[in-house]
This record gives sequence, C-alpha cells and structure tokens, in this order.
Amino acid sequence: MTRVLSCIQPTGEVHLGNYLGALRNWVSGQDRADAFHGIVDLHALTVVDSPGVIGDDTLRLAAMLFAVGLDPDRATVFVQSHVPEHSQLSWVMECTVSFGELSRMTQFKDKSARREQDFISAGLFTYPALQAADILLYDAEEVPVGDDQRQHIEITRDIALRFNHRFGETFVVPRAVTPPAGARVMDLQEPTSKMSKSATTLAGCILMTDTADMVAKKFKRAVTDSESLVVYDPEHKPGVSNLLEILSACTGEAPSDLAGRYEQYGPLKSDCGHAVIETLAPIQERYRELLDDRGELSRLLTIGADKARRVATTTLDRAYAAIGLLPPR
Ligand code: ATP
Ligand code: LTN
Repeated sequence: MTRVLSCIQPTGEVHLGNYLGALRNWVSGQDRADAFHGIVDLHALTVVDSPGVIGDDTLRLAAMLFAVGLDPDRATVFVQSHVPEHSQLSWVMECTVSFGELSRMTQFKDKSARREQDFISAGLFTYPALQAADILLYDAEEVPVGDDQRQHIEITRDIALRFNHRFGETFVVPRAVTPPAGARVMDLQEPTSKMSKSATTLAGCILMTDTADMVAKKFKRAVTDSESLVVYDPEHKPGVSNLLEILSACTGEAPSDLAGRYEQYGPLKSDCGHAVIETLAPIQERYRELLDDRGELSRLLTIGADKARRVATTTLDRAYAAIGLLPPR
C-alpha cells in the first residue's frame, strides 16, 4: 500500500487554500493509501514566540482535520512534538543539506522579508531540514501539498538521494502530489498572491470558520478587472481565473467549461460564494462538535502519536546504523 504523508502548521486558522490545495487530498488519500498527517507544532515555533499559543492552535487544528474527514481509524493523525524522532533526524538532515540550497528557498525569502524588523530565527532558515525529516521518517512515497510546497519536496528528494549515496540505501525518495484544481488558491483581494492567513488583511482570505455571510461578502468584493469578460486565463486575468478555479474545485467541472456559462462577473461571484458556503457548512458543524470534547481529541492524538512513533523509531535507527554511529549498548 502506498505510504502518504503530509503536514500542516498550527499557525492561526485554516483557510480555503489549505483545504482545496491540501486537506481535501489528504481525505481522499486515506481511502487508497496508508496515510500519516502531522500537525507540525515545532515548525510553528519558527514564527511564534508567545507562551500557550501553539498548544491551543494545535488542538483547534486537530478538530479541523477530523472535521474535514480524516478518520482516526484509517489515517494516523499526530502532533510533531509528540514524536521526538522528528527533531533527532532533523539534525542529520541539516548536515545533509547545504547552506546554498537552503538560501534558495522562496518560502524563507518571503517569510523573512515579511518579518522585516522582527526576530528572524535560524529555524526559519533550516526549516526545510525539519520538513525533510517529517517526510523521510515515514518512508513516504507521496506528499500531497499545494503548489507553494513543491520546492520543499524537491529539496527533500535531493537530501534523500544524497544521504543514500553517502551512506547506502536508507530513505524512500518521495514525490509531491498536487490537485488538478485548487493547487494554488489566490487571495481574493490580491489575486497575484497566494491565499494566506499571514496576509495583511483577511478580506481576501476565506477562513474555514467564516460564517455564510462573511463568505458571500468576501466573494462579492473579490477583485476582478475592468473588463467584464469571463474567460479562464490565469496570466492575464488572475482574479477571474481564481474564482473559476475555486468554483471548479467545488463542483468538479473544468474552469474553462465553467467560464462559458457566465457573461458577467456578478453571477460568477455569487455562485462561487454559494458553492463554498455549501462545501463549508457540514465541516463547520462537525468542527464545533469536536471542539466541545477536548478529552476525546487528546485521546485520538495519543493513538496517532503511538502509531507514528512505531514507524519513526525504526527509520531513525536505520539512519543512525547506516551512518555508523556507535550504538549505546
Ligand atoms: P501561511 O498562511 O503562513 O503562508 P499556509 O497557509 O501556507 O501558511 P501551511 O501550514 O504552511 O499554511 O500549509 C498547509 C498546506 O496548505 C500546504 O500543503 C500548502 O501547500 C497548502 N496551501 C497553503 N496555502 C495555499 C493556497 N493558497 N492554495 C493552495 N494550497 C495552499
Ligand atoms: N512546510 C509546510 C508544512 C510542512 C509539511 C511537512 C508539508 C511541514 N512538514 C511535511 C508536507 C510534508 C508548509 O509550510 N505548508
């Protein structure tokens, strides 16, 4: 059975880009593959430094992952810091990647530029080494992610190949899997930037917990252009094309087929809003129920951590043995 792994950071709230670009694929993956999904709280530490915040966000994110349809009986959902092997293998990864390779990561360039006068931790720079550890620990063959993560999966492949070359076959070399529609959901106000919860305003970002009213309003105010021609052309008409992609991701019809049905932007925006509201409603209901039972949530996460650790310890032992570190006894 194919081993699939992907992770998400507990930083703020989950948005439609996360859902259409990644989470939806995680849910379909659990039916045909052996799926592992981590809430990567140690990654969040690269940008969060207030006490108590990451833990709360972790619990809310766990509720959202189960609400979108991850089934604890089929998928292994765990918290990264509950599996210490991530930090241990991360150091090995740091020693297998070069400074030059890390310097080329666009996520580092973007995030460090956005932090301007803020503290820029060394962790923000070495982050892809921890991400490589997340993936390689589980012998993952497929990593379902949005387009923005492709570069991190590429560097993971390079690290795996280099390690295998130096120390002998140890790691499975993974590949990124991105969905046909929704791989890069753009900000509704700034359709040339990806939808992101770290944007300056949330007017262009649909949160999974937004009310129907808020969703409809955000779509109504979405930036399009001064023409009123509905065509799918991401390069020249990013705003309209983004709406068509979102509608396509919700309905399963191709964006260019959908474009043929509209003559004006207004009806497209309102249909898009409706489709998203319908997609979100059942998820929001389950999310509220799950959050009311925190004891049950932490029980499910303990089961996930136990399952994850069984796999992670075996891989870490294999990597240490391949290097030839002196065994403790
Ligand atoms: P930030 O908002 O801080 O940029 P993020 O929204 O990218 O963070 P992550 O935890 O980094 O959140 O990403 C979780 C998953 O969601 C990743 O697989 C990522 O590729 C996917 N993803 C994030 N934003 C988008 C987007 N706009 N469109 C499609 N997929 C996305
Ligand atoms: N870097 C990713 C989150 C992430 C991840 C992973 C994704 C951490 N570890 C392992 C896939 C596999 C992000 O910022 N979205």
